[in-house]
Amino acid sequence: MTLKYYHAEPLANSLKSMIPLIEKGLPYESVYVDLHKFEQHQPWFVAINPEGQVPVLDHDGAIITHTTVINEYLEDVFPDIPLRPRDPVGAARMRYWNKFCDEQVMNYVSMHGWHRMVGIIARSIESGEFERLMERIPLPDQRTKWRTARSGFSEADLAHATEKILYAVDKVEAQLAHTAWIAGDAYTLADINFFSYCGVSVERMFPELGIGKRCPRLVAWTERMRSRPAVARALAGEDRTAPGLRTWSGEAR
Ligand SMILES: N[C@@H](CCC(=O)N[C@@H](CS)C(=O)NCC(=O)O)C(=O)O
Repeated sequence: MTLKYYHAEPLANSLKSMIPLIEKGLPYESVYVDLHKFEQHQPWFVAINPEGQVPVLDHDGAIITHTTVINEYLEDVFPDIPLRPRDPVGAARMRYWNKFCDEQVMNYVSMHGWHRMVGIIARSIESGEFERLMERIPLPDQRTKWRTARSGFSEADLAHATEKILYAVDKVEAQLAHTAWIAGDAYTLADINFFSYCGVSVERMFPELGIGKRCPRLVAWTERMRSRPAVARALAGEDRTAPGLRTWSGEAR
C-alpha cells in the first residue's frame, strides 16, 4: 500500500488533510508543491490533478482531490482510528459543520490571505509573464482570484469577508458552550476542518477583532487542537518524506 500526499505549506487545505493522515498513523510520501513557483499549474502536476490545486492524495494510483472528500475517503479506507462518528446522527452533524466550513468559512479567510500575501507575489510579476501564467490556470474561478489579488480585493468584499468570519467564530463559540468539540463530544473531521481554515490563523490574522476576549472557548479549543501530537507534528511540517523526495520546505534531500 502506498500513499502519496501532494501539498503546500501546512496551512488551510494542505493542513486539513495532513492532520488525518498523521492522526491515523498512516505512512505517506510527502510531495511538496511550490505554489510560489506556480508548480500547481505545471503540466506534471495538472496531469495528476487537472484542476491544478493542492492537496492531492494518491492511494495506490487512485487520485483523490478536495480535502473534505480526501478526509472522508481516509475514514472509509482506514477506519481503525476514527475521526468520524460511527452513528449516522453524529456523522450528519459532522458533515453539517464540514459543509459550513467549506462553503461559509474557507473562501473568506482565504480572501484576506490572498489580499495580503498572494497580492504581493502577483504584483511582483511583470504583466506579460503574469498573463502567460494565468493562461495555464485550469479553473476559471482561480484565474479570476489571481487577477483580483493582483489588482487588490475591494474594501467592500474584504469587509463582507470579515463579517462572515465573525459570524463563524461566534457560531463555533456558541457551539462550544454545549459540546467539547465542534460536532459533539468527540474530536472529528469538523474540528480539523475549522481549525485548518480559521482557528489556526484567526487571532494572528485579525488582531483587531479581539478574538481572545470575544471567543474564550474558541481560544481554549484552539489550544487543545494545537496540543494534539498529530496537529503539532503537521504544523511543524515534520519531514515524512521518503528519501530522494523533497521536504515540505522545498529543499532537495
Ligand atoms: N476545495 C479544494 C480547495 C483547494 C485549494 O484552494 N487549494 C489551494 C491551496 S490552499 C491552491 O491549490 N491554490 C493555488 C491555486 O489555486 O493556484 C480543497 O478542499 O482541496
